[in-house]
Amino acid sequence: MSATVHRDEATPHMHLIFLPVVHTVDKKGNPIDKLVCSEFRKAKDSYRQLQDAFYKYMVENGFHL
Ligand SMILES: [Mn+2]
Repeated sequence: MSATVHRDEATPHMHLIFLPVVHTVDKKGNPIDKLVCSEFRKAKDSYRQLQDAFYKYMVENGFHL
């Protein structure tokens, strides 16, 4: 929903506001996108996994983080 880079500290950092959407299928087997917060909080290190996945995605798409 929002991504803002802050340069007000020694290390530039991003404040990210997002909606957790998962790609899944409905009861009939049709592919759907679904808003599911619980999918992102299953494990103790869910946010670490999310940060790692975000980093990997950005680097693979040409950003130098
Ligand atoms: Mn900040």
